[in-house]
Amino acid sequence: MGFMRLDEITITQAIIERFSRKFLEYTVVDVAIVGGGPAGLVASYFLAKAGKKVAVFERKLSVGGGMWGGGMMFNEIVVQREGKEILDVFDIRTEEYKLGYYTADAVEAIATICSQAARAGAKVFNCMSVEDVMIRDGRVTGLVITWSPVEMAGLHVDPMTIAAKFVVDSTGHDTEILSVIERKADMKLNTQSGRVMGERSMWADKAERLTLENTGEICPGVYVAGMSANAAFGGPRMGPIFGGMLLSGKKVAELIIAKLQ
Ligand code: 48F
Repeated sequence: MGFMRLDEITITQAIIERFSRKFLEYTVVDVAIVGGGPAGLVASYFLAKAGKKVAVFERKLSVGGGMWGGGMMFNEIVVQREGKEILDVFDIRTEEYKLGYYTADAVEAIATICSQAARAGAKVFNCMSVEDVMIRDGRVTGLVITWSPVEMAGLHVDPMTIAAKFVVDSTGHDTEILSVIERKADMKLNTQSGRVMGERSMWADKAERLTLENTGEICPGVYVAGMSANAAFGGPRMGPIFGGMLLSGKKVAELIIAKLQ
């Protein structure tokens, strides 16, 4: 039997129709996660597993955020005992380094989390940037999105909007969603100052604990997870230990699942 004959127009039509179907279906979601780093991806997995309709919007072509490069591009990550429990959920291989410290291959870790989140039903929209939020009656009710290349080229093209019962800011160090809320809306954040407090210098031990503590609802309709949670509440950075990110993703999912019930 010969190789089947291919037609480029069918390929084009298949992509457009299938993407449009997916995108249309996800214009209204339970949870919209901004940022597909470790925190956002883990959150999307647990939300999808619980049967929630969840979309991840990621600016870059690939998800994984700051995890691909481990520490200083040495692509191994470190997790502590508690963080390893999340890697175990995904069946990601770890190796004990010293008592309580484990390493994992960064590429295996991201690829596996991403694959399992997608298989659980989370939809990732890569190459899309969230540039604004939609607010009704003092509550964030959706996201304003654009293609990342439009953003990068500075093209004067209007964005579009999706509706979400809950939004998660897992944008990492830059707290992009909180920053836009702070800039454009009369909304106080649940931080000491009512504003983004800003990230502090490296302190792994304190930061890992605080990441989990700081994970939660930060203003009506918006939850914060991962490094963004620490930056919002003025916590320190932790460097290339990733347990806090993974645990934060799970925690934010559990908090939102409880709210959705
Ligand atoms: O930075 P990132 O990996 O955040 P995280 O999940 O993990 C932090 C760690 O990687 C590391 C650390 C701990 O060890 O300090 O930094 O908290 O992933 C954030 C993702 O969000 C995307 C960005 O491209 C990255 O992949 N992102 C940021 N802003 C936007 C966005 C936006 N406005 N729209 C869409 N995606």
